[in-house]
Amino acid sequence: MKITGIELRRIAMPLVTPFRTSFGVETERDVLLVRVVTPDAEGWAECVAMSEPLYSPEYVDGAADVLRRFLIPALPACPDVHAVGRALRPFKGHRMAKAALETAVLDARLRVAGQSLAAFLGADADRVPCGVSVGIMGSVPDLLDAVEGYVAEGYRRVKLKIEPGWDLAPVRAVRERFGEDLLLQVDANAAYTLADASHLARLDAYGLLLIEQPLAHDDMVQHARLATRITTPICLDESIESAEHAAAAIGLGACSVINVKPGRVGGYLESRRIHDLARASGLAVWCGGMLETGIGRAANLALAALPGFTLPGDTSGSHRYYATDITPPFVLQDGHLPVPTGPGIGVDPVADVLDAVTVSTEWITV
Ligand code: NPG
Repeated sequence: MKITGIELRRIAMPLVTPFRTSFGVETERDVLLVRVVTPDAEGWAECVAMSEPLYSPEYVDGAADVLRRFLIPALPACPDVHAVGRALRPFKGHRMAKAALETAVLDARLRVAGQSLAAFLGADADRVPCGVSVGIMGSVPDLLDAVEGYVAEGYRRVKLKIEPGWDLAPVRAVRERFGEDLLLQVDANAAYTLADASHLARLDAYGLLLIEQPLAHDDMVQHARLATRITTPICLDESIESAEHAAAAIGLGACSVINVKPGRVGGYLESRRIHDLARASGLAVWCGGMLETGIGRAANLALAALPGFTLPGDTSGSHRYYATDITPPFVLQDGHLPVPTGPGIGVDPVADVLDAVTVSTEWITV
């Protein structure tokens, strides 16, 4: 499969409501799409880097730069699936950019082969249960209204974003209002330190599925210490950028659950390695989200259908974030989304919608 060229396309996607986390507020998603063109097929992928380096060191201008300057020129002319990772390995970091390039090549190859990404990865489910991530709100009544709407839509699990000053009260209120049966978890995005251990232990009373990334991303040892001070299972997100990190975290006892985000770990092949390792070690994994458009969402659904993904992921319906998605929208059915079955990621952008949100395109001949 000879690559003719690669398009880097920037699109601006307004969010239906602002999304606030402990590190910032998103109102519009600045997305970098990668399109790999070959004589026989095109492959699509979405780079999940955010506009600013607040979630991780990557940011979308930086991702575009490293792609055009280093990663695309390093690609072999006819890369097989594993050759992409090998060719990009000498370049440190930039996993979100690498993931986008590898996924676009993989999509093109799978389209030529007529195989779905889900089948390629070894998925065994045809639909996945969906969770929703609920941002930090201005007030508890506003939060309860938002959660009520998501529960009415059928979401199977609710994740509340927390930070110091917005933790016990919102969790207590949601638990009291929606009862013991609601699958509920929290995500701190690294907003606490080990000095907060006794405060975080007060969350143990609320039967949470897990607390995600309570401490700094490079603080695995302290996560292991925290795990001895709270009974809520610790899930790591930002700390896990590779299967090696996952092995270290498991060995240290720093987590008992892992949020797998393909962009954060450098792609779907690395995601599957983490899945396999966690499964062999008896840890649950679930598929995270980065406010993807339908392009990234489709691929995440394939991953979330692997057998070790035993907890609902942040695989929401398209309308959770976008009034009009760039692909046909993913719509919840009975709290689930269908796993795409078509070749590759199984979806294509809708040309006129894509054009309407496009801010720039850049063609790189390979
Ligand atoms: O549903 O796609 C989604 C978003 C889920 O909360 C979510 N993502 O830390 O996991 C996270 C968080 C995030 C959002 C991270 C924006 C980075 C940017």
